[in-house]
Amino acid sequence: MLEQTWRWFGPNDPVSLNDVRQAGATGIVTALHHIPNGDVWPVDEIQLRKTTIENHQLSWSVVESLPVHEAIKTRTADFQRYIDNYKQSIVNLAQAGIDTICYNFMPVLDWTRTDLDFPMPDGSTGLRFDATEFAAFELYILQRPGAVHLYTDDQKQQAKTKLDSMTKEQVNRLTRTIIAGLPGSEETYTVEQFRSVLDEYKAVDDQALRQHLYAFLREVVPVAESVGARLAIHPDDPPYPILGLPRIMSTEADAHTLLASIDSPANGLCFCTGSYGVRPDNDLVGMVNRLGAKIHFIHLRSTERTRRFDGVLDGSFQEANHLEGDVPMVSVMDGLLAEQQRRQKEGLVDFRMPFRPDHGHRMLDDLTSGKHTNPGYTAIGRLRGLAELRGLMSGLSCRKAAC
Ligand code: DNO
Ligand code: MN
Repeated sequence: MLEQTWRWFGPNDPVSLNDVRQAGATGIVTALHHIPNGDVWPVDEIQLRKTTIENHQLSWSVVESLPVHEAIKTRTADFQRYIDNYKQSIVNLAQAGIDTICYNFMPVLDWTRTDLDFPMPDGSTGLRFDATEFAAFELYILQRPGAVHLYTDDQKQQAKTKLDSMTKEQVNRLTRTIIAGLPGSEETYTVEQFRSVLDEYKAVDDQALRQHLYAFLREVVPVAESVGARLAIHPDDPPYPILGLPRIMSTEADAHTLLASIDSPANGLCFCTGSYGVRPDNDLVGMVNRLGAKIHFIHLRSTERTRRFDGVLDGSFQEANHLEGDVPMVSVMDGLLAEQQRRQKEGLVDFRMPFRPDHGHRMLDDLTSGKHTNPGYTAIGRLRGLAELRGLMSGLSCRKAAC
């Protein structure tokens, strides 16, 4: 069985460690969010967090994320100091026995959505990315120079109609949703700041960003390997370019290129089915088969691609229940369990294969309690997701073991 984990945002998370235990997870995925992005994570702070977790009979399974400072991505200003700090944080984490570290290399924004409470047919709400709303933001709210060339006249018209139908409050909400930072992202911006950070990528195209990532990895991966730690890169979310920014971790080919850039057991992947799964050309089951040995951490979540007014898939999607939507979760889980069996047979150290239910709907009491839970990181929606995934996993592993 894969290790069942749960993302916890630390002592201020309204979903407590006691709640996590009742959900049946045994591992915690967390980060020291109070440490400014780019600073070294001190040993005593790591130890304190670890003790808090262990006092609840849970273990700190994965760090998500050890954030990569923007200067490393643009390779400007103090980037070398931030890389040195990153190495030190890896060493400090390993010293405390925490060996799996998730990160991402998305410019400016961490993950992006346009709606955090989109009504689902069953009465719950979920996260959604609507390409037309996003275009309305980019073209008419942010007024990003150059954006007009990215859209067809039809799309521009659709976006304008959308914008005109929105109240001022809806426009503000959309803007906040996109630029104010979703849970886990380390940066929040005003519209003005946002325009100027986008400018910092003017000279950074896909090829440059890729080189910056591989240059970063050539420094940090050997350090991670020497202390027995493993790095896991989270894919782009959504997995295609937005805002004219470079995007380099969206497809299976991107994953292979990354792995080839430095051959080390410490250079690996976070397999996020919800992010990769938005692209119909990502064959998730094939990816598990071909990349399985390099998967250090797993996010299980499903997405449903939705069609534009004219039936075209335009990159819009919403987060579906874990066993529904476009992600073939049963076959993905089957592939992951086979990979775990292989690791166990070969006696590899990396056999835990931690997964977490990545997001869940807002439902039941989380809809009415007035308690502010982080969007996507509700208690009950994730509890449902974890329970469904655990059932699936138990059934499949029982079949494998012929019980
Ligand atoms: C998206 C999610 C995000 C993710 C952050 C990491 O698929 O997993 O919440 O955790 O991008 O910082
Ligand atoms: Mn994810």
